[in-house]
Amino acid sequence: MRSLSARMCRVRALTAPGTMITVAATGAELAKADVPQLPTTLDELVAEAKACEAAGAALIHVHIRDADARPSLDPVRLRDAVVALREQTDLVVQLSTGGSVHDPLDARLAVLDAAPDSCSLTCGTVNFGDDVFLNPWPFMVQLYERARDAQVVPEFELFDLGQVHALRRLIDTCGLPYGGTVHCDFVLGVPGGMPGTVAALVAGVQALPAEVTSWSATGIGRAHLPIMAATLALGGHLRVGLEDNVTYAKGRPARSNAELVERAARLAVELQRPPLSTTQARELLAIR
Ligand code: KMH
Ligand code: ZN
Repeated sequence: MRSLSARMCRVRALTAPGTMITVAATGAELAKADVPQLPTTLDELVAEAKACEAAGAALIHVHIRDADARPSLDPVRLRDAVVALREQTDLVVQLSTGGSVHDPLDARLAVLDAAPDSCSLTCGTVNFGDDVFLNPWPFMVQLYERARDAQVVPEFELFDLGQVHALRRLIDTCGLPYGGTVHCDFVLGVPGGMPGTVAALVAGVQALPAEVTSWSATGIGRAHLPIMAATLALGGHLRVGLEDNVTYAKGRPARSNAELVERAARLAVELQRPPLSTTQARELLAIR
């Protein structure tokens, strides 16, 4: 086990001068009927993406929906989304390979065929509310290798502290991803994963493999603001958006993803770590 001073050096070494803001705009769990401001059509997604870019986002984490606003991994819709976001924004386009808890593994692997800049790669199976978010080891390896072959930069999603160690195993087994950088994202507060506490975040950051070059974090629901504040203080990057949090303040729903990005950007500026441009984010992540 590394000493406390070595672990704190690691936290300092990973402190970024600017803040990459990711917007997770839609997700797979919320119903449009419950959250009408959720972008579920391609037009809504692109409009929201443009507003978020103007507000300071550099990367968009994308889940798509079908014509009935249900979660989908339809290959044509995925490709259309990548093309439209590329044409109409300069955001780094990251497709979710997590999909919904009901999506089969082969359809999740096929997401890479839509040729995004980046893809999510969750580092292990985790309980997800009443469901199970399945990420068996052979699937993780397959996704890792396919992403590297396709020159797609993975973002390692960490829902639990054990998944930090699984990332270590992945790097040991497969080597570095395409581009040579290693970016991961802590998702705290999913029922079944690590709690949405600052203590859990600090433990996760201290346990990151030495190969990690940048990290971000998001807190689900009421963990959103405390995790945002702690992440900025610890030198991490931010993920915000309706996928993770639909509330702006107690009793007040978020009006849009852009409103959540605007707040994150304001806080980042106040803490002297202003939002990274899309070009800076591409450099940070070694996007081709
Ligand atoms: N929808 C969750 C089951 C990801 O995008 O990679 C998984 C998820 C993670 O949202
Ligand atoms: Zn997602």
